Amino acid sequence: MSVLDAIQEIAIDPARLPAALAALPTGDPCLDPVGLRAEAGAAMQGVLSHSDAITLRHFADGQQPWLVIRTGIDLGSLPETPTDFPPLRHNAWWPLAWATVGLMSLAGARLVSYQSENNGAAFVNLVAQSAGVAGAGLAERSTKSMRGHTDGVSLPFPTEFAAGGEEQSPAPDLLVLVGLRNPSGTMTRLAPVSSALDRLTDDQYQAMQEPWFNIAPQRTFVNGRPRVGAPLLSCGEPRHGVSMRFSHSSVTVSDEAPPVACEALEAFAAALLGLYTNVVVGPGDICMIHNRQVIHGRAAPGPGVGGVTRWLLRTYGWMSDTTGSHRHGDPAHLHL
Ligand SMILES: O=C(O)CCC(=O)C(=O)O
Ligand SMILES: [Fe+2]
Repeated sequence: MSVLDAIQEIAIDPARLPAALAALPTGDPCLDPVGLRAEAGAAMQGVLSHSDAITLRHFADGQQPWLVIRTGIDLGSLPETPTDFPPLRHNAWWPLAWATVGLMSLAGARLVSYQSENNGAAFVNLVAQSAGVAGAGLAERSTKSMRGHTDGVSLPFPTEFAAGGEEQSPAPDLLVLVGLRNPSGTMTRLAPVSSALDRLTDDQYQAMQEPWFNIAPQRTFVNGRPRVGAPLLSCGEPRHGVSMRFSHSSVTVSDEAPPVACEALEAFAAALLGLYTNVVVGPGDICMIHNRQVIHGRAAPGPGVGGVTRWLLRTYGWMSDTTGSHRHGDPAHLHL
């Protein structure tokens, strides 16, 4: 089955929702999302039909690169869209966040955040930022389109972390986008890595696995270190045949690399352009993405800050076999 034939969307039956909502945890989901994930998962089990559960299992097994779950959860009491990353202490978004924790758990994943990004907040707001808080440059970027990338691009693959000597924990296995508001239907753009790699010659494919690339850290990470002389592609990670880190803006070819490295990077970037699927993450939608199997970007959200402008939540997940650096005493989801 090709990825394009796979079912990439499920819609929750509204009749099944009230019982699940009543069983979800009720506190702030940023406090202990890992400790309460089994409870949240049990609550969400009841909303999935038999075929939905199979679809989720296929996603968990890596047979589908992403999955959109339209929950239909009511967001009627949302406050105005915030203008920065830190989560609002307001319970209007908490049920949908707990539903996210629960569905991630049913997919074999637990929520993870990084100390050096947004102070380790379990959920952050993807919103247009106000120039006063973020600075003019970042504020402008937040209203613009984003070219394709994987999140946490300079962080190690799980196998690199397991080999030792890494300061930072592995990149997210899952990227999860949760829709609170999206009045203009701004599209998130998703392209399967495997389809883009199919367009490479054997030599280019091999070049992607060689230590010929430099990777600048994602801007949201404080004191992020570049990864120098590293491969972009790993074929040795659990579950998936291929695992990629990529960003149009952050990956460059190192000076020592042979010409085929440059050709590989150009061929991969060119292939992506024809492979994007547009997904609108609308209110109540949870979009789970295998971060290293999918290149994601977005169309421009457009001008406007606060009010009822676009508001997504973002969180990350690790599948159960991924481990990172955890400091004694920190919440279970928080890693270095
Ligand atoms: O806004 C979106 O749809 C995705 C944003 C994104 O990829 C990011 O902030 O890294
Ligand atoms: Fe991203």
